[in-house]
Amino acid sequence: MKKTPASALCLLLMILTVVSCAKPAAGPEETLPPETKPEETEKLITSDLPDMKFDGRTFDIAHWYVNGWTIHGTDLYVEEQTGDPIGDAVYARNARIAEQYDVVFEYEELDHADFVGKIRVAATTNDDPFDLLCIRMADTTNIMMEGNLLEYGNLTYVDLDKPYWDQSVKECFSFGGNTFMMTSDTTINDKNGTSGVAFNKVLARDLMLPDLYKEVRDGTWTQEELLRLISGYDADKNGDGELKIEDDVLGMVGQSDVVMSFFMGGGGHFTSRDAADYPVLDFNTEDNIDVLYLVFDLIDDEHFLATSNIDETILGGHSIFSWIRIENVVRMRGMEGDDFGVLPTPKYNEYQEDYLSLLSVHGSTAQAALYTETDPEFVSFMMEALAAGSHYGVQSAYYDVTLKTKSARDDESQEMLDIIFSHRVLDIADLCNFGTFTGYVMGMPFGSDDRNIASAYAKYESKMQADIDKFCEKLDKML
Ligand SMILES: [Ca+2]
Repeated sequence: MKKTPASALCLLLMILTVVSCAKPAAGPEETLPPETKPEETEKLITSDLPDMKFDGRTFDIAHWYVNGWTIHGTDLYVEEQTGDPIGDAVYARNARIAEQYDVVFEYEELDHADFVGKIRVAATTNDDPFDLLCIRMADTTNIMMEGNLLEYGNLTYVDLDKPYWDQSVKECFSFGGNTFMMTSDTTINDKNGTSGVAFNKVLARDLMLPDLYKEVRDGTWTQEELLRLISGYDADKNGDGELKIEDDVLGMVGQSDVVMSFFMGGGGHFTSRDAADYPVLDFNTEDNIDVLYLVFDLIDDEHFLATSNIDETILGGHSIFSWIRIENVVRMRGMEGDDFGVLPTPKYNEYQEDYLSLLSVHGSTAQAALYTETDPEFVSFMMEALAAGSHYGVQSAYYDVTLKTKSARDDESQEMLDIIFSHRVLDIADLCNFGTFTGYVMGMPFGSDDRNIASAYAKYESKMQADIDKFCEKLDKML
């Protein structure tokens, strides 16, 4: 595939017509919060970027949004310091980079539904309106499959082996050995979009549950153990013979996302990769079906109740455990209620090597550059500078907010967050919604009596296979 670089005139026209709310970063003369550095014993993690100056050049960031959602934004750009710890850390990061390399940040938010189209236009008209694309993860493969993203090998200053690039999702985002999108410490919405489990510390103490953190460390925090813990007591607190969140104490609450989180967390998968790193359908195995049935058992247990009202249920002492995304933790830290702790998604059994945490493709950002990018060196330099420059300041601020309790810092939950973020997973079947099967499976235990996985799969198999074939064919043409 050959594409001509964008002309300067087109670039100017695109800036005038498309960039509606470009905002320059403020000058570095303001007082910035001190940059957090690791303990002296740790080796300082820095980039290998040379010292360069870009003479006031603008770095244009395009970032997705979904109308009415509040989970995006703030990690790439904030206009001013407001006292919000994460926002101020982002502000400080950008100001430092702007000063060190003599660049100006420009930032524009695009409706995620327009993002694909605008990138298509930019690519086909050879315009170069954006430097860094921050795309909603669920939209990335459409853009990628149209051939409009630049392979990371062309982003020469990006060093994907550095720890500030997310090592755990590298394989998930590799197609035919090529990488077109990645996540790094630059962003926090993908951290917020990672699944885990919250537990009410007051209830855990009252019910004399074992030391859950120790179970995690010992590798005995499994889905069977969770099932055992939630079913060993009388949940009907007011004794009226019914289980209701408002007047009883449930074992566990969550939404349909529990299915995907616990299935993938238990080592389940819909696809695997062939020798050429192309996706192949790989759902119909005994292990996968065992994991999924165990998840269904959990949801069917009388101590489990489906609710979207997770924060209030946990904080109000109406459930011992809850499925969460880390965004719930961030929100709950600012709310009144019982003390709570954070745990990774339990393993399927003790033989599973790592705790695996599902990364939501719906609320997370993937970073990419346009295929027609005229200056990949500059873009990659800035991507690397941002990622490296976020490893301490922005990520520390995020941990601080996530771990701050009313009385103390929840240091054990810090250890748990490290475990959660160190092995994140997602499946291309979820990312691309192959044959709409993942959505069907997630809904199965909610509002239906259908638990027959084999017959559900039989209905969806050919459609999934057809979608995967189409995906691989396109991939083949593109690479
Ligand atoms: Ca009751």
